[in-house]
Amino acid sequence: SVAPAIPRDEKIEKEVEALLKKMTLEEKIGQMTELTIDVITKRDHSSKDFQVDDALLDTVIGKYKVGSILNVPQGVAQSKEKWEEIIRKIQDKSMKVMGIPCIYGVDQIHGTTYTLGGTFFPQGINMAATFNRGLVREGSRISAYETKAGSIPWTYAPVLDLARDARWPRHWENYGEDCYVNAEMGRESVLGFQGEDPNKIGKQHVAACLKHYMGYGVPVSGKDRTPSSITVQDMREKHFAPFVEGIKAGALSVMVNSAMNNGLPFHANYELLTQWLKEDLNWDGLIVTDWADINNLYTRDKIAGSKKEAIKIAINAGIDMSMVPYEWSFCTYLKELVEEGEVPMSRIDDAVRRVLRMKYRLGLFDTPAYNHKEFPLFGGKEHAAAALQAAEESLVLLKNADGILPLASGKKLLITGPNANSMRTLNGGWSYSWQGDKADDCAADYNTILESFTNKFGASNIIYEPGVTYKKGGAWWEENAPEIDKALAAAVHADYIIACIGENSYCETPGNLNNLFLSKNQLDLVKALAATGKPVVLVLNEGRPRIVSEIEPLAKAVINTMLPGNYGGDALANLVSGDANFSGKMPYTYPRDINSLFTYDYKPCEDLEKMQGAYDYDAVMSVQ
Ligand code: 3DO
Repeated sequence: SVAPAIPRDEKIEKEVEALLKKMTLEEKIGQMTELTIDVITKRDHSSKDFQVDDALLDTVIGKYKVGSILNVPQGVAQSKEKWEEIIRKIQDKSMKVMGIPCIYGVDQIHGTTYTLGGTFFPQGINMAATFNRGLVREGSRISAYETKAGSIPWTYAPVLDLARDARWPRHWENYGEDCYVNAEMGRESVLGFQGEDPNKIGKQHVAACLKHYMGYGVPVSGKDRTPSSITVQDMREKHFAPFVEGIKAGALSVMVNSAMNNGLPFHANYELLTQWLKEDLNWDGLIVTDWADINNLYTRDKIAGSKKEAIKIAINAGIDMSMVPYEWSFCTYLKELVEEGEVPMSRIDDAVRRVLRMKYRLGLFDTPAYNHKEFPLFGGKEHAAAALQAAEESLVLLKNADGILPLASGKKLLITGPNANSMRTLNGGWSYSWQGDKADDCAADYNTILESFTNKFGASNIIYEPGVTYKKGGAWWEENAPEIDKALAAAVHADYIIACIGENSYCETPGNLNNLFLSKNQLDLVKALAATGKPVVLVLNEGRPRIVSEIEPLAKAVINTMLPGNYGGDALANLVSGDANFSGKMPYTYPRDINSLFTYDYKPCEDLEKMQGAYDYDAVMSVQ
């Protein structure tokens, strides 16, 4: 038999067994239940001073013995002080009622997504573009430290789906299209989050959660949470590989892909959950569902005839914890299923062991919450330097005709485009809020591209006229009526045009799109500006490769910034001025056209395509 993926700590194992023996069935089921913070907060969402509600806490933890809470109060980042207050309150109650700490989970996916004042790194796709393993580990180590400053012990990261469909709205959360790169970066990220010893996570580290198990990045429709059609061979060789590496590095948990493959939802797949993960790898970590995904087996996937049957299928397939997340019928139905013999007690015990083991490994029984004052490096200079370095190493220079970059000094620059003056577009989703739409307020202290260029090149050399703007308060794709004439008038005074184009922030299903081409307004803006004859530098700031083939030939230089985070503007200014050198490489294939959506390992056969004249190899920009 295979050696345990994570070596067992005998002391922890004994403690788990001793506790398990004392627990009632209700208590055990409570440990398998995860609810969202909204369930225990006062419903007055207009109030800025968010509070945990004592009566609701009594129901959730006192009555239902719920063992895990997730998410963010009011959906917006909180201070580390507030986080400590919230978690201390939950922990005090949990320890008093059950003597078992709660495990609180949050998506801190590119730094402290939900902790105000923390350090925001570039998104995963950029971290991959650095091809710098040490930097990925360091980024996750810093994120763990700052996450723990708010007493949060569990992050839903790293994201190891392969970004293999350009249309998919979660393309930017992963380490690119290649399984080896995802595996290498995933391992480093786990070590950064958890430290070297998975049995002793310690004060400055958090538990990692590899997600989303697996094959999420290849939906047939290109849309979020929609079915894939992956062969067993691709599943094993490509999609499974990063998870194996993350687990070998000691990852304590895994979150499951919401969708289905070849007709079978991942949440119901015994072979993938129990056999591949738990048995083949002899891994004793925790499998948590994604949002409401047990219920989805009934309501959306229709492979279960009722809510209760969905629970039976998922738990028997190997799910250990259900991210329910809004109510507690999961507890009632699961209890009935055990009493009726539909879910064996051994399965419940196995799941609860995994939950408790993780809590012991995290040291939560000894220290359920931390004093934020013990994290003096939070949001400080050392962390900022690492995030800036990551941003600099992640920007990819796709084109530099006639060596136009670095820009000669003393020249006048027109900064234009809807992404020129926005912290929201630099960060993307999972930034201060789920959709990233609060970043302009919450990250006002950092520099947009415009501000960084003004600092770097001097205010007298900068002209700003966006030409196209996003609609404030609208959907992420909505733009105001373009003002291209204004940008054209400003271009008269400029030596160079820096066109900052791309996408506004979005996350998950709301980020679905029907047209991968860059918006018409933005294409028109660049075409009009290029027609002036002034050299154009295209700055692509986007979560997935929007098709820009009409305007790429009109530009002297093209820089792919993807989503570089709070230091993205500074990094770009350093690189464009020549104060730093470009070194980022593409972690995915940039499509020239809508019928060129493929990954490097599925390139059409070169000779055949050339013979047919159907395919232009220069078309694929910088596959490295
Ligand atoms: C995401 C992953 C995330 C979870 C909890 O919708 O916020 O929500 O970790 O896919 C899901």
